[in-house]
Amino acid sequence: MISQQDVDFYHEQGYVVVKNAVEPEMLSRLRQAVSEILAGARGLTAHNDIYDLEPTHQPNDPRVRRIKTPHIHFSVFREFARYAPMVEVLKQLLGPSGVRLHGSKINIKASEYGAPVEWHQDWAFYPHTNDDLTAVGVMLDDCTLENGPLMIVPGSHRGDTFNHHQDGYFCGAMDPKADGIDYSKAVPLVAPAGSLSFHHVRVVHGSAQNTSSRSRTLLLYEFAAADAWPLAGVPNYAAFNDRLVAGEPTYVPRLTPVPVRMPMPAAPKQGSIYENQSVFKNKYFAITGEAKKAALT
Ligand SMILES: O=C(O)CCC(=O)C(=O)O
Repeated sequence: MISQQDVDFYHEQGYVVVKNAVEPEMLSRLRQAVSEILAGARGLTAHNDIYDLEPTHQPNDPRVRRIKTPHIHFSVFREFARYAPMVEVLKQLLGPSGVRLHGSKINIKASEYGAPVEWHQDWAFYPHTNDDLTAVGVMLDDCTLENGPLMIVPGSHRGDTFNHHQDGYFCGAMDPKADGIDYSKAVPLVAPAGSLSFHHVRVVHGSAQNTSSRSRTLLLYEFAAADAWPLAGVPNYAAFNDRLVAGEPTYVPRLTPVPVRMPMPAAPKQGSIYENQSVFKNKYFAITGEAKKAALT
């Protein structure tokens, strides 16, 4: 549970951080699972359903930037989606209808080269009938100023839904020169490993390349209020309800007047936000060092 003051802060600013919320034993199970999964990337020559690879990846020098939908592929991440201390906070933030898991991912920013994520709103990727959705960042490493922490533009979830298109196609990134947002006001979410961050689905956020000598592994879960229905549709109603972590199924979506742009036509590059954003021309975040050389070749 968090205080009413924290709940109010979340609604006002669009994020809240709960420090040291994960018990040490659970944290080490999650970290161990990530290490084992990363070992499985050796020998890969291309992205697949589980691994999204850095441009500098080599089969004999594996470099993974994302583990995709870990709750589908690995039991400990399925189990953690129901972790009671996290679910209690979600119930406070998302309202009385209940809480449904929408998706998950693990973004790995390895030391020195871990890739940036351009500014965006998660809402641009998966609009729903109402915007009571949040993403939880489970910090599996310490998040520091140097290792590419998540950065949030406070209060931006109360503004517009910004353009995430380029050349007529969705690209999953906001043009930093276009929307009048003062990115110098972005707040880095720095906290020790085992902390949880919650950011509103409409808040503008991004993160820089990791230029430090320490990795930044962030497990992310996306959660929706049980009565928020994806505008892209529900292909499997039973699976939709199986993902409830609190509350009861409902076939009565709650509709609120939210600004929406659909992520259509689909991004030319599919598979992950990194791939979607790879074609984006007006990048905000610098790529340096070895990663820059790979980007230029
Ligand atoms: O890993 C990060 O720093 C950013 C994550 C994010 O915003 C995303 O994957 O949608």
